[in-house]
Amino acid sequence: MSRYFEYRPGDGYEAWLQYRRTDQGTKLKQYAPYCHIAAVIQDEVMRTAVNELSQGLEAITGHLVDVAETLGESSGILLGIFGASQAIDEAIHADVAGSVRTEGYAIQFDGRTEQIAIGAADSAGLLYGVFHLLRIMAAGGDVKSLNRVENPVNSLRMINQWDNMDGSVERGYAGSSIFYHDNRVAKEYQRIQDYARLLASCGINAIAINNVNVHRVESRLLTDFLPDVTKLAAIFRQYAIKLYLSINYASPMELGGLATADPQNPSVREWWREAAAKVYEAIPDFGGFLVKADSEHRPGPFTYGRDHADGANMLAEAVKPYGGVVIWRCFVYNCKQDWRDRSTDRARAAYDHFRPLDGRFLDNVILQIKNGPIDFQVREPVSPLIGAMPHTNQMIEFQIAQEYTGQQRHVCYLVPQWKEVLDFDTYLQEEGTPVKRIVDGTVHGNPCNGFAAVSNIGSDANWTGHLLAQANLFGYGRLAWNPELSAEEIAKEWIRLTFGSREPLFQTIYDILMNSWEIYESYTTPLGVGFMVNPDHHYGPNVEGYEYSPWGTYHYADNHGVGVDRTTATGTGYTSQYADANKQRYESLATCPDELLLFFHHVPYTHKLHSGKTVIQHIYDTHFEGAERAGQLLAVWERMREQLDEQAYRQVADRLEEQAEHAKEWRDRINTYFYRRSGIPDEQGRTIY
Ligand code: GCV
Repeated sequence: MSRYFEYRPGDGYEAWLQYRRTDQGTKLKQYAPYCHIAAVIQDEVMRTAVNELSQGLEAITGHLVDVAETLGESSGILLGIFGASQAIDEAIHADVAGSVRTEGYAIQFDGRTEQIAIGAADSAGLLYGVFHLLRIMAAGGDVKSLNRVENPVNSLRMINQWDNMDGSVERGYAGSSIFYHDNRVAKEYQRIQDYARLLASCGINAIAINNVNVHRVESRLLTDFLPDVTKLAAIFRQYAIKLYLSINYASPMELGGLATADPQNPSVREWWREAAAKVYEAIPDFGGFLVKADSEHRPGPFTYGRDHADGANMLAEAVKPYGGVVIWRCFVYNCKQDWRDRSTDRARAAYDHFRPLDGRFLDNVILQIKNGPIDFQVREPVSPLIGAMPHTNQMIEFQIAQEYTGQQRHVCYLVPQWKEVLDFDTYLQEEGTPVKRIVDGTVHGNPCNGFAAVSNIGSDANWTGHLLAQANLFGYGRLAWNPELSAEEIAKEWIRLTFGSREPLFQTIYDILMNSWEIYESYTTPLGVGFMVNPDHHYGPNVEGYEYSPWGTYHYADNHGVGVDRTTATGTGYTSQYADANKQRYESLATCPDELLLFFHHVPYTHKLHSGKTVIQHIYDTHFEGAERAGQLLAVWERMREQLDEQAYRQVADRLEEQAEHAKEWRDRINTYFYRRSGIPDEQGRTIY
């Protein structure tokens, strides 16, 4: 593989595609028979698949790999599209082939011929099949037992870049943008291609390449910069990834000089139709538009007395003739909420805005809903809007970037959090209606669905700033492909591919990852109450610092108690947005889960949790323990030094050192605040400042 940076061992640039040759002898022997590839290349994605396979095999085995149109009697790997390749039709039974869907693949080993066959319905499927095989080989796995069909569970598996054209990345924690600098599209095509292969290798098939907060200059990606965007689309296309643009709702005014952006205005509609026509002329497989409207001061249809359906449908009509979609974000709330007024509640906002519009959106509009009702906190309940609009396409939005979970300076493996969200039973069609079945489209049978997530990469050599944060990018892709994979399996797969399988390193990294979310949560914001971070940059403790609580504290901590009463009986009524079983569970103190208690209830500090501890003692204990456990992460990592490349060791050690120190600051700030508020000392007599 050619590489953007000069190769430096341990820098993390190859991420999970290192194809390590650590057990050279064994792997060579095991995989050498497969260094022959047969494929009749039909398009560029298939070419990518063949190139990836041959480069990967060469790296793993150290052998030269030959590529031909047939294998004959030789052992090797056969790639082909069903119906177009006679060899693959002979190798893979028609029944098996018939179960392979769009982007899926069948992969099987034939002991008689010593051939591995990868068959797919399209070339994207072949690419995913190739990456599947390489994952097995790179981890030293057994190829002789291969016999399976894989289909992606979600049709849209998308990444959202929050990159700005000045080179900054909103909520970016890994350097600057790889896409832009100096208000231009960067010409660093090799780096972008390397990113495309990372994404494709874990199953991503769509990318929006600019921030959802679209400023004037980024609006011009649609127009003046379209030739550059076309080049980027070509790079991603090789990896079967469709390109999307975030658009500014006021573009007809900003770019077109119109006096309005009213979605009912014929000139505005015409402007968008023309803009779409030009984009599709340049990029025929362009995915569509991603839109943040009427949210955090972004323009939108509200200005003209129109609603979100009016706004989204106008854009949807413009891209419809080309098969495009409009992804409309539901992150809409009143930034100026007065927290003294307990009848308003930001958590309610998305549901209140969108639920009444069910059935009004065109079938090429997809609503993109954040996993929780607030904003990617370390702990919040699942958004009640997910599944609540049966006649509307929906997709879920996660944040791989760790805005509120340590900003890639603290380790926080997020896959366990995402799994909890996906497995959450909404009860929307009785028991057994989990989020994952809503977003994959099976519950409501809507045509467009899937996953989106805010990327965590930047120009840092290791992509993600914290080397261990790569696990989140990888894990997101794997989960979008198949939400049934467990957080444990994904962690193990990532560690094997990135660091190898040697013990005790393997187990040490596994333990760090699997404990990391719990550790981070324990020394930061307690019991689901949220935020408590510094305004603007959102890093570090500031109990009353959240920028959108200008009047009062959003967590209502006073001398008597803490937490937000979101019950229907006495609070904001947010609980009523859930199906009855969940509403009841959250409504009652007796059944509300401890970890979300302060999200749903305002309670005295002496309130007893199900754990048997009082709220105040829980806060003290978790913060002391959390800070101590953060310190231990560094200690265990230090013991791994001998097993690691020095650069990889140092990168992680530096971050863990910062985390350990910073966790103490969190502990002290939170404990002090609540000690002062409650006047109740720690029952273990520990010092609280
Ligand atoms: C892109 C949060 C972040 C913003 C982000 C916004 C969003 O408020 O802090 O930086 O803006 O979410 O998701 O639109």
